[in-house]
Formats: sequence, structure tokens, C-alpha cells
Amino acid sequence: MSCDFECLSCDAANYKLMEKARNEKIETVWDRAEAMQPQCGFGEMGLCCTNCAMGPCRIVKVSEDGPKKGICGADEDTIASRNLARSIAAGSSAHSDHGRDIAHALYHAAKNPESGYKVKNHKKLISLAKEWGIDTENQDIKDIAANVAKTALEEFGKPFGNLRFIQRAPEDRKKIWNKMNVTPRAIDRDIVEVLHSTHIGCDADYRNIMTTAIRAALSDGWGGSMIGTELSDILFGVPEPHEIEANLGVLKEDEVNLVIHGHEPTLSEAILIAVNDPELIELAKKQGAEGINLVGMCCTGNEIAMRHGIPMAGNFFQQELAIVTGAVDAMVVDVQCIMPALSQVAKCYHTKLITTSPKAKIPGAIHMQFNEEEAIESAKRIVKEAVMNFKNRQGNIFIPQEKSKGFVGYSNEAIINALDKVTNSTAHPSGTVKPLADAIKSGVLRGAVAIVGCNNHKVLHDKGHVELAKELIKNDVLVVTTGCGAYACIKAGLMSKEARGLCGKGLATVCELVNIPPVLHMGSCVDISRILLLLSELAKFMNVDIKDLPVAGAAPEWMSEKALSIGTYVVASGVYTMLGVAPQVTGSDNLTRFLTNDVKDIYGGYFDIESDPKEAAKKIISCIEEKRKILSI
Ligand code: SF4
Ligand code: MSK
Repeated sequence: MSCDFECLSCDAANYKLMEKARNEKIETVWDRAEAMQPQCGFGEMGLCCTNCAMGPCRIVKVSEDGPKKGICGADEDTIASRNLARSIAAGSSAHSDHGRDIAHALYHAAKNPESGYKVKNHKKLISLAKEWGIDTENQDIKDIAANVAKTALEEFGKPFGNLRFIQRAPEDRKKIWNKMNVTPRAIDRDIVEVLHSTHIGCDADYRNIMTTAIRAALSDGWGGSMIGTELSDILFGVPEPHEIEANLGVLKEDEVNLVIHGHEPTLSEAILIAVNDPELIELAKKQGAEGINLVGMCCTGNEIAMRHGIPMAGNFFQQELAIVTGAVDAMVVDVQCIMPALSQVAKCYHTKLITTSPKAKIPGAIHMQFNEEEAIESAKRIVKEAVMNFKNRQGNIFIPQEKSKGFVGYSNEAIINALDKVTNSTAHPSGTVKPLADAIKSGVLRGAVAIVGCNNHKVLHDKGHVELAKELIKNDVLVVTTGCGAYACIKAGLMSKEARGLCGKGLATVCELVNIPPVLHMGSCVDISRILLLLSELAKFMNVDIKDLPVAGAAPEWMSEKALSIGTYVVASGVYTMLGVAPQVTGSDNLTRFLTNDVKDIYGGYFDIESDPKEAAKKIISCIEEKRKILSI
């Protein structure tokens, strides 16, 4: 590496591990990023097409010479928009397939006692059943759960009509979607349509390609992701605020360390039950360990932190470093954001990398299929593998001391409850967003921003999230966060109550009164659907559309196709969205203009790109103030 570790990450827990990795000749994401330079200019601009075997075709943009069209005649607009649309479809498919797996788990909870799953939140189940017109009178709770699960599964491939959750959006939003023909119909159908229409010789009109892609993205936010979140709450409980620890310092020298990494709570919830099994704890003690230490990584870590207080070990860029500690006895993974490089790193230590999903196997890892039909038994077999590996620890173990504390678990229900507790409930019906609307209208809170998404070597690790959050709270803007952004914020202390000291006067007062930190942890990437619902409720309460609210979205370090899908459905839901990394579209001036300008007139939301967090904060605050002016508040 050509620079000090400080210019690669702003998390001090990483520095000694980066040095350990270097000394032990372990290659990490930062080494590979450096080796990849310079990155392909055609790919960077979205101008390379591999959609058919006549290609690859590349459009030369930087000089007069060179091809301006692919062999089939596709121009830069067609090629860049097709590439983007396919990425959005892939992102939507990942979140939505996650949602489908949760629906299957709910069905198992209802019908299959062998699964070990149980419906935890009957109130939310009945409420959703009623919303979907499912009979709940004198019905057994398991039958209601089975019917809700089946109805959710039908959302993926129903032949007629639109997605059920669309009804939750404000009326004006639904009108815009209908007018633009982007109202999502069935999740699988909307994703398949992107793949079909971007096949060679199909759609060549970049605006029409984006219409199809926007519909697939809305199928994610208001479909697959929302199913994932709502059904997870029903199965595993609605998150409530509680304090937890975060960063690699949560690993323990004297216990079996099991890192659960990936996305779906179906696996992590079962692993959590298994690590508390007295026989497995006893077995761990027989191996010389004091117990079993379960910690989370990436979004599955967010899920079990939110619901059970399990420590959050680290985000996307810390997955290799966790193994470099030499103290991880097993890293158990399911789907999404799992670097294939992990198997190489694990080989250099005693760590067992255990894949569990038929959708994500990694050469060099041990595959132990996780079977939802007998979830707890599957999970126990996996945990046993970790426990038996404790005695194989060897060599140089180093666990950094760095860890911080913060509050997680701010579901919409929890936010509304917290606000209810401090406001006069006779002044407003409890369980509404009125206190939030009042705080925004009065100007005590200038607005709210969701900081979401990943890590990306193009931005100094965690700095994009942390600096943006600090600038916003300093200016009385409440921050909510999910995904790897949530890890960055909790590690930096921004989810502690003491972080009020970093806020402007208005936000500090709200935090003091409501007893909340200024940065609220709202969960995993699929839980951005919670944010959509909160915005929707706020807009309905204030009698405006989502596009009129003084709010924004930001993805300072995004990298995944899921993030592209999220950004697209957030913009199409009416929200100004700031990206810290430019998407691979800049080779098409028309498409770039469409995304950063034209969509504003159609949907109200639009993309902006700014890599400097302080500049990004300025632009976001100016957008929020502009909205306030229009609302005359
Ligand atoms: Fe080239 Fe057209 Fe085939 Fe793309 S679809 S690879 S531009 S010929
Ligand atoms: S895990 S999608 S790196 S946020 Fe959801 Fe983190 Fe981004 Fe994966």
C-alpha cells in the first residue's frame, strides 16, 4: 500500500489489523483496489456492452475517433441505460428474494413445527392480515400466518393488478406512478421485464428503459423489501431501542467467536437460538472456551442487533480484518456482500468459512446447507462446527480494543412511541406522527436525512457516512441510517446519547426531550422500506406529497446493485438523493441529465453527486431549506 492506513479508513480499529495483514502477507480489499488502478474508463462511464456475443462493444467518448455505436447500432444512451437498468433489476431481485425467503419462513412457522420458527408479533400479523383483506375473525393464529405468507408469496408472480403495499403511498404519489406507468405490478414480472427489454434488439429508448427500471426498483422498495421488513417483524419481533456494542473489539479472546455475516434473519435468528443451547455451551466449555460469542457483520448483524442486542462487529470493509484477528472460529454467511476473498483469508488462519445458502457457495469454504424446514437443527450443526474449531486457534491472535456503545432498534413503532411518551397525548391521538410533524413545522428540526449504503474504496472507509452525519446533526437535521452506514455511525459514537453535544440547539433539545440519539438506527438495507412508510405517514399527516417534505437520502459510500435499486425507488418516491460515488452512467449525457435533472419534474426526487461530505451536506441542507420555503414553514 502506498499510503498510511489513515488514508484508507477513519476507523482506528482497522489500523493494527491492516498492519497485521500486511506483515502476514494477507491481501485485503484495499490492496486489490490499488492493484486494479487505473480502472477501465469504458466501464466507469457505462459504455461497454456485453449484451450479445457480437460484442463486447465499447463507445469511444473521449476523442473524435473510435466507434460511436455498437455493432448492432446501439448508441451511448442505449448502452448506458441498459447497463444501469440491468443493475437495478439485479439489486431489486436480491432484496426481493430475501423478502420471499422470509415469507417462506413465515409459512413454515405456521405449518411446520419442525422448523422451530414461531410467530412473535401477533398484533402486527393481524393488522397486516386485515390490511390485505384476510379473514381474522375466530381464526387460528397459525392459519392467519399461513394466509399472510401465501398472499405475500403471490405478490411475486400474480398475473393481474398492482402490488398491495402501493396502497400505503400518498394519493398524489400513486397518481404520478400511474401517469408514468411505473406502478409496480408483480415483483418477479417487473424484474423480468427489465431483463427482456434490455436484451439485444429490444428497447433502445433510454427514457423508456428507465421507466421499466424504475418500476422494477419500486417493486423492491414497496414490494420485496417491504415484505422482508414487515414479515420479519411479525416472525422475529418489532425492534425496540436498546444499547449495544460495536466494532471489532467485540470479539473475545476466551470465547468461541462466531461471526454471522450476510443478510437474511431467517439464518441469524436460528443461529442465535443455537448459540444459547445449553449442550452447545457445555461443549464449548469442554473445548476450553468460556462460552460462545455471537457477533454480527453487515446487514444480518443489523437485524440481530436491532432485535436482540447482539454486538455489531463491523461493516462491509471489515469482513477480512475480522478473520485477520486470528480469533474468529467461524464466519457463517448466507447471501449478499460476502467477499469471495474471504476463503483465501480464512485459509491463512484456523477460521472456518461456512456458506449456508444454495444461492451463494464459495470455492474453498465449507458448505453446510441451512434448511428452513428444520432451521434450529441446521443452525445447531453449524454452531457445533464453530465450537469444535476453538481448540485449533494458533499463532498470533490480536483483537483491537476499539469498540463503542450506541442505541439501535428505532423501528417506526419505536420512534412514534418515543415521541408519544413526551408529548401531551390529549393534544393528539397517540401513535401518530404529529409530534414529528410539529417538530419539523416549528423549525426545531430543519428536516431529516437517511444515510444508507455500503463501503467503497473510492471513498475513505466510513468517512463519507460519519462526516456527512456530523455536518447534518450540527445543522439540526435528524439522521436516520441503515446498512453499513449504520455501522459507521455507531462506531463513531453518533448513536450514543452523548452525541447530542455535536448537534445544533434544536436537534439537541429534541434528543434531550425524547431521550434519543441524533442518529437513529433503523435497521438493514431492506429496512429502508421502514423509512418509505415513515415518510408516507408524515406526508399524509401534513397533507402533502413525499416530494414536498424537507427530507433527503444519501449514500456516501455505496457500491452494490442493491444500492442502485434503493436510490432509484427513493428518487421515484419523491426524495432528493445524494450519491458520494458516481454511478457508471456518465458516458451518456442524456441519461446523466435524466437522472440528475429531468426526473425532478416528473417524480420530485432526483440524484445529485458529491464526493466531499461537507459539500454534500451543504447541498442537502440547501435542498431542505428550499422545501421548507415552499411549504412556508
Ligand atoms: Fe454490441 Fe449491440 Fe451486442 Fe451490445 S447488444 S454487445 S452493443 S452488438
Ligand atoms: S450490507 S448492500 S455493503 S449496506 Fe446490506 Fe452493507 Fe451495502 Fe451490503
